[in-house]
Amino acid sequence: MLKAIKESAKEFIKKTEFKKIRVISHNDSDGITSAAIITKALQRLGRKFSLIIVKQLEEEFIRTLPEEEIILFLDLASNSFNYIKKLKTEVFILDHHEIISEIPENVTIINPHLFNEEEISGAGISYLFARELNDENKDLAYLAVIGMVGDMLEKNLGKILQGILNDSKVIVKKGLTLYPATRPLNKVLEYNSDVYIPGVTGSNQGTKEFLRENGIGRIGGQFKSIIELDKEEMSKLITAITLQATNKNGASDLIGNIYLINIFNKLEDVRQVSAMLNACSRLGESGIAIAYALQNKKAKESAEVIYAKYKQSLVNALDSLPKLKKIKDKNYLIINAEDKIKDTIIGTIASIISNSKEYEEGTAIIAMAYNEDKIKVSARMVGKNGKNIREVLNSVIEIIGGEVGGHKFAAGCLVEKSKEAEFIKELKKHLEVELVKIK
Ligand SMILES: [Mn+2]
Repeated sequence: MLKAIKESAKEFIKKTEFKKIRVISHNDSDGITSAAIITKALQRLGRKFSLIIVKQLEEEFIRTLPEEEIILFLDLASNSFNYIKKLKTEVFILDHHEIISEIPENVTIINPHLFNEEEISGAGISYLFARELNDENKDLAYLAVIGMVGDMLEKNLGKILQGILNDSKVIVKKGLTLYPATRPLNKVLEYNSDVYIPGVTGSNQGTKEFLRENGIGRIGGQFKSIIELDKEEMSKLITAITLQATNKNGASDLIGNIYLINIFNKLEDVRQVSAMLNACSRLGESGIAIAYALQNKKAKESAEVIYAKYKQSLVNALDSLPKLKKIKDKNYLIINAEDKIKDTIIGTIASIISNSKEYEEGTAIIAMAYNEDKIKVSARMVGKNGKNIREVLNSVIEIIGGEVGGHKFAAGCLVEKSKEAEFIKELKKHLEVELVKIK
């Protein structure tokens, strides 16, 4: 793959010499960091370009792309060949999503699936490409690490990802991956949504007692952060969480690599940085997210304000849950938020619900929210049971029409609002059938 990247980078340099470039990237943390890498690389290359961040690629959008520009897709487009092949312009794609049809003639694509490579995020591929454009771009490796953590590919590092990590100045430590690992533990435990400890999660007093009981030390009057813990404190804390958490796997899922970077002259947890980028982008401020990722000082303050706003909007959305339309069955829960929750955070809400202690393992959580004339649907499985929620959505969409993405435990789709009732009816039917069949 590295050889193919080298060749396509050469070709890209040649073909863009006298042409404007249109960069199109995805709106999650991996897409934002991909865009940040390519933005910097194109500036260094002295190319004229414009950048658009999108939630997903739709046919109408692709159809309106200008013929006179070179198109560069990042972290998306591998499953949109049917539309892309109709374009009369040269298209470059740096992506890692599954390829579902033949590669059109106007497309030059780098995708690890084509090379039987390890899983690499969009930002990882963008970085490898940028590094071929100019060796100076090696200083952008930290962005690829943020994208990798954002796409949760940080658990099994293959050779290529390890190489990217080595290029970056990111520090890796083993321990509890609750984040931010750089802030006092009481705050982290109180507000985290990855592990639920009765009497502790959500309780200011409970958290402090829990930490005191388990002998977690203080520095300067504040509880230590995860990275400040000594070995004994770390193992005591992990044992305590394992014993008291109600999640099936307790803390075992929460032990792994902690990634730390120096950004704006401060040591930050990469998971936290990635969460900030996601938040900005989801609230429609992808420009600020990219500037923040590139360590633009002006963007820092705005990004922090937006992040606080985002967390508040999640709290508000969770508070509004009891009032929303719901269909509950033994094996599933459908929440129709209509216009009461933003479509950009409905996926996060579905994830939080599926991680809460409230529903049994194997329950399908499906959350719906309006997005203009469409409905965004996010589906999550509680736990890691073998039911394939993407297939359920697929079979519904085959009847209703629309687009599906995602995988076994977390998937989503977009359907026409006019088909709301029909969608729910078919969904119920398929959830019942599918769940029975797989059992
Ligand atoms: Mn990605």
